[in-house]
Amino acid sequence: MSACVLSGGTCQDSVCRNLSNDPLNCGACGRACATGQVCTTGTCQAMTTLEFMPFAPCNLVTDYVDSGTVNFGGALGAMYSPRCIRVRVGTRVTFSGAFGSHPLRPSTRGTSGNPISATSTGDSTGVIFGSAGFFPFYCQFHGDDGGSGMAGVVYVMP
Ligand SMILES: [Cu+2]
Repeated sequence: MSACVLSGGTCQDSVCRNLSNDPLNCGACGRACATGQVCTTGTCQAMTTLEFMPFAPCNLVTDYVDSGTVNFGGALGAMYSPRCIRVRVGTRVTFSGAFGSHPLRPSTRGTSGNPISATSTGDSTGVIFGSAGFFPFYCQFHGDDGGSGMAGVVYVMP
C-alpha cells in the first residue's frame, strides 16, 4: 500500500486523496460527506451554498469579477470598484479606501455568518472568507442594506 500526502493528509490506499476537497475523504481518510454535500477545506458543507443567488446590486453571475481587492472612495467617489467580486473559500479580501468617509457595513441580507466587520476608521482592512456563500456589504453614508447606492457583494465559491 502506498500513502500519498496531499493537503496534509494521508490515506492508506493506492490513490492520492486530497483531503481538502474529496467528498469521500473529507478532512480524514474514509470520512464521506452526505449526499448533496461538498467537501470544502476539509469540511462537508451543504451544496446549496454553491447555487447562484442574486443580491442587489449583483444580480447576474456575469456581474462578478475575480478579485481579492475592493477599492472605494478617492477618485472613485461614492462607489466600490469592483463592487461584485468572486473568490474561493479561504481568500483574504482587502477593502481599500477611507473608511472615515465611507464606513463599511455588512449587510443583513445574504448567507449567514457574514465575516465583514463594521469598519469606520483607517484605510485598509482584510477580511477572510472562510465559508461559501454570498456576503453583501454597503457604505453607511452612501448605500443601504438593501443594496442601493454604494453597495456590493462578495461571492465566495467552495
Ligand atoms: Cu460611501
